[in-house]
Amino acid sequence: MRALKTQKNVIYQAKFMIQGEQKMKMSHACISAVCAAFISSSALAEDKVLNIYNWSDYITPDAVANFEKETGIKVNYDVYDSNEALEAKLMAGSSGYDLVFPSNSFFERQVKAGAYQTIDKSLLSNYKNIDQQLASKVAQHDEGNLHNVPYAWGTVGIGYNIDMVKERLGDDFQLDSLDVLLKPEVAAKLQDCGIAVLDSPAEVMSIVNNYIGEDPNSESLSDLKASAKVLSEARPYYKYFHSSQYISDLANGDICVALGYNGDLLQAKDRALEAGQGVNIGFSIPREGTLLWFDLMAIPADAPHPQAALKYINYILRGDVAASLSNYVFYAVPNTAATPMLDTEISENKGVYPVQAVKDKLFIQVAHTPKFDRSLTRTWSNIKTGR
Ligand code: N2P
Repeated sequence: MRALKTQKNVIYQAKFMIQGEQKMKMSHACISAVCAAFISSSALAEDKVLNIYNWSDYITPDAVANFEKETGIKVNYDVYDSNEALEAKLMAGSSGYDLVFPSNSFFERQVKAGAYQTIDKSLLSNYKNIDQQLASKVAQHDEGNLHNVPYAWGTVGIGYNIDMVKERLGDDFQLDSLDVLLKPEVAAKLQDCGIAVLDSPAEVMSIVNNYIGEDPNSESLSDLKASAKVLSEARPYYKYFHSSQYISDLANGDICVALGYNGDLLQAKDRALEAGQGVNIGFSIPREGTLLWFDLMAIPADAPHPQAALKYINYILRGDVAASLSNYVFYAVPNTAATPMLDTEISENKGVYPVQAVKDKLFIQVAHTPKFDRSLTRTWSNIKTGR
């Protein structure tokens, strides 16, 4: 895998050199007015399209349309719901994407593989809005933050249907513990109303490691085995593993517990309220501690329209745009200019901005080695298929 990545790195670099050479050759050859017109129209064409690949349920509905209106740039917007899906596209090369949104740990190894180009911050007039405390944390994954601009951050938590769960576990059961998903005798009582778990091997296994008292970032195979055993024993009572379907299922009352991304679970709560069908959703950050992640904006090394990507990044960095993003998706944004424009429903929501005592129990994931990743992928597929 490492060899493969090095090879990709070389391919990326080679592609750039070829592109650079072609541009140079073109500018030497293009001395006529026709050529001049060609260059300016192709530069213009570069600016008029932007191919974005972002997480699902992660943008304000009118944000892209407003950007298109303001800039005249046409945005093609695709979505994914796992870092693995994004990484597969990036590593295959020639994804055609100009802007992607990896999480910190995955991003770190992608940077090392040469997947991203450097971002010229002098072209981002709104970069000053970035919360420097958060940026310094992200710098642990990308020295000098050369290849990223933070987009949003959050945790993995538990969303639940208050009435369905109370009915099955009693009024006194504390829903702030991973016991609800990881103790087979508890999960069994919820099997009929439906438990969903993120289909995200690295993230979920780090949370289970932490739950059993091991290092969340452990690469020891015996820790992996111990965590896999915990999940496998509860697995028969799960309805499915998926990383986005739980939003609507929870909102509609089709499942009663989900281990998911905090903002997505809070969106489920909001959608349920709006639907007015009597579905009451609760959210908690597990008291055992959980994963804290940062999602970053990054420009693939071979992005066809990097200038348009920079314009979009600068747009997202605007205080008003970042605030409406946070207000809509229920994720925290690392933007100091947005803070005064946040709805109190968001700024005072402890599920979005956890209090210090909860923050102290959060952990950050580091990139796994390719060797461990292979064991993890195998183990995960065995857990999912119940083998
Ligand atoms: C959005 C999920 C984003 C959080 N649906 C994952 N890092």
